Amino acid sequence: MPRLSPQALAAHPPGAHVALPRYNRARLSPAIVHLGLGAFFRAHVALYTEDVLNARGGDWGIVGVSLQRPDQRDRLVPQGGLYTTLERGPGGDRARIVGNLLDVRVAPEEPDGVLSLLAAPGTRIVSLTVTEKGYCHDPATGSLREDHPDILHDLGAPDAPRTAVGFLTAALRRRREAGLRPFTVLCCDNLPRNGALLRELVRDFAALSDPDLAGWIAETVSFPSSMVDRIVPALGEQDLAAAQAATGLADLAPVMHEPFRQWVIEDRFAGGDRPAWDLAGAVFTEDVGPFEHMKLRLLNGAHSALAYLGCLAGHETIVAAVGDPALAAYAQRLWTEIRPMIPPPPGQDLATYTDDLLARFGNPAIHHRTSQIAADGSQKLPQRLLSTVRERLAAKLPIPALALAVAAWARYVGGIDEAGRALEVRDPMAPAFRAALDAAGNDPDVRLSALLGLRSIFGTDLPVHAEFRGAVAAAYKRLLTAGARAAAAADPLS
Ligand code: CS2
Repeated sequence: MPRLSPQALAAHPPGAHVALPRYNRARLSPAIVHLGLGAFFRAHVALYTEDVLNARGGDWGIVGVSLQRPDQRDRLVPQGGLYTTLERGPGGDRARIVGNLLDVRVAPEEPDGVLSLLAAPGTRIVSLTVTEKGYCHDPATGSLREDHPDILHDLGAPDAPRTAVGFLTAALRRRREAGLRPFTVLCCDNLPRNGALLRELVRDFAALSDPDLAGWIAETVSFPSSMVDRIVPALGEQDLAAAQAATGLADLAPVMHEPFRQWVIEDRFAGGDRPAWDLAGAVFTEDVGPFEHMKLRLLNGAHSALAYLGCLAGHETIVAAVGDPALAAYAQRLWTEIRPMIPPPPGQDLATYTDDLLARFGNPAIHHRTSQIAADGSQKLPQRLLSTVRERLAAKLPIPALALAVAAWARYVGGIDEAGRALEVRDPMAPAFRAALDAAGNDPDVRLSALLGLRSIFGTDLPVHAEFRGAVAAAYKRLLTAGARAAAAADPLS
């Protein structure tokens, strides 16, 4: 089977069932540079951009930058940047070949080349999906971790940075020195106030070496916040074959995604210069906050809770977890605790939203691994679960379902599931978990206490909050004695 490339596509066009770029690729220029080129970006922002190009042309080409590994570049560059997306719904797959990715660069191989690209006059938007841990901040407070090894590295080597914050700062410095307009920085990670947060991180990082630059960044660079949503699991073994079967072309870098997508963006782009993403269904708003609360707490909160309980109970995917009546009933109780704490965003009904979530989680064509979602819990718990915990505690409301999610996380980071199998705990704080658990010994109460004392996750308030500790300890005990399914099935308040 021929390998996907512009030449192969021309010589072996797939049938009409595969959507192809309808615009002239030669007219694209590198207007958007994306840091953290992963599957999510290629199935979300890049597809909104593709829809706009198909609808009205334009020059909004994308250059992807991998901040860590070369694998995406190695797969995509030989394909001329082309890749296949498979939209997987309960009714079947819809394939498409996407054309707006112009190039992929690997930052560790050529940091200066990436800085030149970011500082080029034609770069108008720099977007990011570098995952929560990529921001090098303290998850509980949101402040820059000045002791983070990569931040220390970037302070010492500002022209060969490693972090997103280091690249943005160095590139903005170069643009300022060259008298160029700054680019707009568009954060697309699942973090609260993501644009505002990144603005503070970049400003604070710049201030460590150049307070003048920090002031200029705070005054002139726009960092709109945005809420992004689409379920895009990591590729499974069958997926390459499914993509090839759909197009007749061998693609080493396809992406699979659900039909649903949502994007809500603050409309603050330098000079108003952005693709007309609204043509593709993106919503521009003054305040992304209510949408972000809805999505981070209801979708991602439930995702994390189901991932930990699912991993303990031996469910490998979210679809298997919500197919388990005990866990599905638990998800409903969790949402019942979260919904009253969220003001509904304009035009959204939260009960309908959670009904739709259950259907999305239950999409049989999407195999989203619980272990993938369980990773990096230290970076996810604060905004997904603990913000709601704090608000309910302040309102003197009970938190049994939220507490079970936190207890399941604590049980999970112990590294052994209920069948005695090892769980691989992938988290930047894994060494801290190990140290805390080793020091705690075997007493379950002491082990839990050690984990709940981690301030980067739980802040300074929750570790000493009696109701919080009591609720999590009760849930943890049920997990240990009855197991995840039974603990999820039972409503301790009824
Ligand atoms: C998931 C998200 O991996 C995770 O932690 O919760 O990637 C989730 O699938 C997306 O945010 C959905 O938009």
